[in-house]
Amino acid sequence: MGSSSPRPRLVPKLSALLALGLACLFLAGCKMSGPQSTIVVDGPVARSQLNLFYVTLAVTTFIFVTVGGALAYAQFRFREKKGEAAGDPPAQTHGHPMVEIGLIVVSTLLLVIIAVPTVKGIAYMEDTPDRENALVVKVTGYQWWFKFEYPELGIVTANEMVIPTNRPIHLELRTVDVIHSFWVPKLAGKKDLMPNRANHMWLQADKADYYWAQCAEFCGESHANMKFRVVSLEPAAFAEWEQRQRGEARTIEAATAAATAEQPRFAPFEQPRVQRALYSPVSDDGIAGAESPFAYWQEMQVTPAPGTEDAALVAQGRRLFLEKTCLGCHSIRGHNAMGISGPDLTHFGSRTTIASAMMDNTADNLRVWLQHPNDVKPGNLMWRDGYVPNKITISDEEAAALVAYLHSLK
Ligand code: HEC
Ligand SMILES: [Cu+2]
Repeated sequence: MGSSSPRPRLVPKLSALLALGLACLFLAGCKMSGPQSTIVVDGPVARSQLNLFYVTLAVTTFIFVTVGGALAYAQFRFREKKGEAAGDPPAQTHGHPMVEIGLIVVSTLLLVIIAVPTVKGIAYMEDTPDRENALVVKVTGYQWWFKFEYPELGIVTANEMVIPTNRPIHLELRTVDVIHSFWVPKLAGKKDLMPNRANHMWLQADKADYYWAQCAEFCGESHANMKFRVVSLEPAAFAEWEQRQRGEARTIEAATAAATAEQPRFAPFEQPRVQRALYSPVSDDGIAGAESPFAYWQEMQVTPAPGTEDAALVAQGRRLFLEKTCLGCHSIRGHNAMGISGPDLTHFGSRTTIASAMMDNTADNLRVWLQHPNDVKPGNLMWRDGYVPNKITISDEEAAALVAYLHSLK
């Protein structure tokens, strides 16, 4: 009985904790409209899923408030009062039929309230409406990027799926390796890309915009770096894009194709490390100085004015692309490159990102990617199956030529 330690001052501590908790809740709710928001949505599929979320949220909030409220009330009402000795437990209600029937009926009712819109929502998501008029896009997942084919239009592209607005897009989902998951949060929920079977889903965009998207199923070392973009365009703008993409790769008439100094075929193999900070990752507030990501995408579609490019450098880049064995993995239609294990690069210069949306498609970033792919994207197969076994190194001069060439491919 000797030491009489002072009672800890619980009340101020509790209120500080409460304030912190409230602040956390408040801040967590602040960013509802990020580029991968599922709350601020732009298409009917995402909207139907959001509505289902609200129904579920309402039911679970109701349960939380009633159960939590009853618990809080009981604890307060029946607590031990000051100076009162612990008495006998209150009368028990085991076997109270009204309470038990009531709980069963209310629980069943709550489940039905969630189940009906869930089943309706699944049916809605599975069935592409207006199937004859829908645009078909075949999506194929690769470690760690996406291929997009438009079988009706004869277009192949990668990492940036362009779609018309207000028209259902019917997606066929496949993978060449492991399970991936296709997710454009503002347009539609996830669907897995399964080995040896085709899944399907549909989505639709209400307006012309630029959307962030993501592989949502762990698929190996660079899973977190397997992102992509969806660009939606008004039908007329989509028709123009379609026209450009159908064509073969752009060729610049080289005034002086002679400026192709002999390069050693394979330099001794040595990969210098670079700091990750060397490249600028994509940011959600405007890319590469453009006022918005969508404006940046539009800038990338513009064919450079005649004479603004260094034709000799571009020609050198084109030669290097063949010499460095890049053609073994990449297609550039019309330029003798027909590889299929890497992204199609026929119109690479019109894309806003590099390496499945890891970086903005700027000259500096592209140079870093070509010289040090593994530092940008650990484990990527361009490095593992190409650079390492073939001992590919890219000097600064070679990188400049390849960048000029790849960026000329509008
Ligand atoms: C072994 C096959 C292979 C070789 C060889 C290869 N690449 Fe790649 N390349 C890939 C793969 C796979 C990717 C996708 C990497 C990723 O994002 O995970 C890629 C990505 C790229 C990209 C980015 C495409 C995009 O849309 O994001 C460019 C540009 C590129 N490669 C250029 C080249 C050049 C130039 C060479 C020759 C120096 C080359 N590649 C050699 C397989 C290869
Ligand atoms: Cu993946």
